[in-house]
Amino acid sequence: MDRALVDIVKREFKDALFATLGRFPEAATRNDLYLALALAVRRELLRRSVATSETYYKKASRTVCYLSAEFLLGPHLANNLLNLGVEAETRQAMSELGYDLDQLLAQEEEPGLGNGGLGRLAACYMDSLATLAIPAIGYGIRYEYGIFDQLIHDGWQVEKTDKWLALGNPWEIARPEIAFAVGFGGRAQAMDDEGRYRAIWIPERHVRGVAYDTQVLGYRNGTANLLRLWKAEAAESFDFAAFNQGDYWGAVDQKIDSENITKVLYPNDELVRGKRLRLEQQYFFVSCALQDMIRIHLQKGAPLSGFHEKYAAQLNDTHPAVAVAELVRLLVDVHAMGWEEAWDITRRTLAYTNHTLLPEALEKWPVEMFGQVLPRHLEIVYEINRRFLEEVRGRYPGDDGRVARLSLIDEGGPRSLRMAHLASVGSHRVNGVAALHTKLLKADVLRDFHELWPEKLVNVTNGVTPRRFLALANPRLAALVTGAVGDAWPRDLERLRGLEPLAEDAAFRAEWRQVKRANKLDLSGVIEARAGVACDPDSLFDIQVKRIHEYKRQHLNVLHVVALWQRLRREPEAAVPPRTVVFGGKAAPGYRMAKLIIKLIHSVAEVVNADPATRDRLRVAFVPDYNVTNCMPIFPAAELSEQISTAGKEASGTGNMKFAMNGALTIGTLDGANVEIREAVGEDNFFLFGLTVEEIQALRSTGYRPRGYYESDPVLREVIDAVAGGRFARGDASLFRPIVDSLLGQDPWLLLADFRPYLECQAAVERAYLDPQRWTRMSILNTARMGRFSSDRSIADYCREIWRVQPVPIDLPSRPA
Ligand code: F58
Repeated sequence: MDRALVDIVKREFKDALFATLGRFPEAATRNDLYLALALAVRRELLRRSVATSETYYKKASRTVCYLSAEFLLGPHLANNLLNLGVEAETRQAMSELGYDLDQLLAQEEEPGLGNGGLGRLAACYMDSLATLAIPAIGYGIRYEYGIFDQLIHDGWQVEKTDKWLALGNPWEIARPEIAFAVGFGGRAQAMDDEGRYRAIWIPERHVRGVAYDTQVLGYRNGTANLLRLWKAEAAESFDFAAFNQGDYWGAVDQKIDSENITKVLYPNDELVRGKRLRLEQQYFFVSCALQDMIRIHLQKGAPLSGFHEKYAAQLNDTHPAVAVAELVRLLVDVHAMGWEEAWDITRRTLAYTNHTLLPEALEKWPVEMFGQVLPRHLEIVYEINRRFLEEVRGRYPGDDGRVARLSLIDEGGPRSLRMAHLASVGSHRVNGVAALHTKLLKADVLRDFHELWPEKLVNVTNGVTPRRFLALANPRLAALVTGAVGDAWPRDLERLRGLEPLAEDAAFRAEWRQVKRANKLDLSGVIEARAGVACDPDSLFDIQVKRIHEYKRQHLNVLHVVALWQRLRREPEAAVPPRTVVFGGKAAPGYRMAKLIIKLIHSVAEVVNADPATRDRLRVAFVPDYNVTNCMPIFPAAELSEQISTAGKEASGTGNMKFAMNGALTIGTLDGANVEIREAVGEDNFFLFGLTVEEIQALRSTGYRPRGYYESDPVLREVIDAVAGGRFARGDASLFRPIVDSLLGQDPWLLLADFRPYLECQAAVERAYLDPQRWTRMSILNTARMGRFSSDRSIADYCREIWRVQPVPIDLPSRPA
């Protein structure tokens, strides 16, 4: 323990409590104490931030700009203490002052500025960029309300607004002097600038984007990168013209209108269609980001002709894809560059990550609306498209079908702008997020692009940060691992490989089991408190946590639960290990089927948990409000990780990685990154089931008939009949009708086809679990072989293959006296 550091923490804590918050200890609330500690820690972040900016400024190396509409960060305080390596000293300092660090940590409201995997990936990537000492800025939106909080009333999801800023956010610093005007609407006016293609845009209104900065620390290094989120404000706090004419309310209205842009995160995890405000959000943050990048560049006295040498901008899905048109506009219209050069710079700067294969999730904007919000951008898009299609026609003369398929504009039905096409044309690299996903992009969604530019489409398999999801979430396992392989693994996850031989060491296996058992005990407490379900810590912890979606097939899991329950009632003597099946996840507020699946889980849980014949052998719990905070005790306690999406639908998945890193075995389909996880951990250490992408294609082409499975499989029939007959709905046979009808009708996600293989695979899980030595071996090998799923590896791939950037290490600043 570093005694001097304990004293510094105490001093800075007291100083923040008094000088910044204006409180004295006796009157301080727990939130005051949390804020004071956060502010004390922030001083350390800021010292690193200053050193970091100074070094970046001097070295002038290429900077990664990660453009993302979502950053799902999770609580800062514990993570910052971990990365700084000062947890023990801070705990000591608080305890000497009479406070409990854990209580202060629990006080933090997490910034839920994302929906799920995509937003969390952006947060993991910020963590890895800083840890790898890569100059980087994350650009996004400072939503006043993040993803809603999920309450459960009588088994139904109820949404509550997330007022995460209500008690103050000590991690952000407003930069009112860094602000940009962003235009909307109006019209574009052609300009004859000596034969150059240029125009002026006369927007109908302007909104001001103000920067809010949060420091993102690297793990135990000197780097503190910037996450810069934009808040919308009225361009003038009052419209003075309106005010002077006596239109006070009109002026205030305009202020409210402007601020609406960053008011709330859209809570849909796959689909947001045709919402004007959503388009405004996207353009708003992209314009602020690009204006900021240009400002920084010009401030250094560098010419815009070298912009792409200084910046690599990554588009996290198509939400920031309007950057293609905006960068061209800024260069051509505002900075008077010629089209050819501007276009070249744009493409060399931008790269695009695709996160979905679901056709309904590919963003499209009605051309009419796009033109109303961004008239000048629509012209630019048309010009990009004209030139692009000319190239296509040159390459494939007479192939009009191909031209129509590639066009940025979808002409079938009301004309719409295909954002994935805009992003692909405007980028020098496009990537998928897992090997299978990239392969399917090449074969399907982006096939024509792949044929046109075979070099452009590359794979970068997702990863997750081992700092938050292993070191912080699972301190017991982290300590055991460190004892075995040393303490370098948090920044070099391949070191976990050193655990492999220990899988054969009985004493180590016993320790491994003790850790899991303690983690399960912890989670049992959480489940009891939050779901009201008591569970047996010696049962198999079988967990599925993720957004609720039909393609993710939580209902397949439920069907298995029902089948297991019916079997346990029928065969009380069966050699089946006791099991606790845990669910968690939010449903998009307007997604009725997903909400009904949540209700089904609760209804099945109610019946199963109350059944004296089975209650010692099967429990079901739904943990409400799954988010970054609440996931922390879940991954470490999991033994079986459910990754059961329909093959070809989950682009990658990242929860699958968090589970396996923490020693859970996966039951899963050949989908997304499951394929690579299975390859890495070994076929024998992974429970595989289900149709492959090819088999699904074949099945569909010969005509898929779900009823056939229902009719020929007595177990499936009994399960469906129980659900359809109201067995879990207090006799109300209509409640779950939509689910039953979907399954027996089209069954678009092929649950019935995969039901029997899933059941058999679950039986294999049971057999393996009955042999604890075998199970533990498999568990150790899972953790040992997950090194490649660190987000550090993903970021290293991006740096090499896409961004062409190098680390710029920062010297640790010296400690204050
Ligand atoms: C997810 N997408 C993928 N989208 O579904 C998942 O397979 C992948 O692992 C992850 O991205 C990271 O690559 C996802 O989370 C969203 O949440 C969007 C939010 C905004 C609206 C559209 C979907």
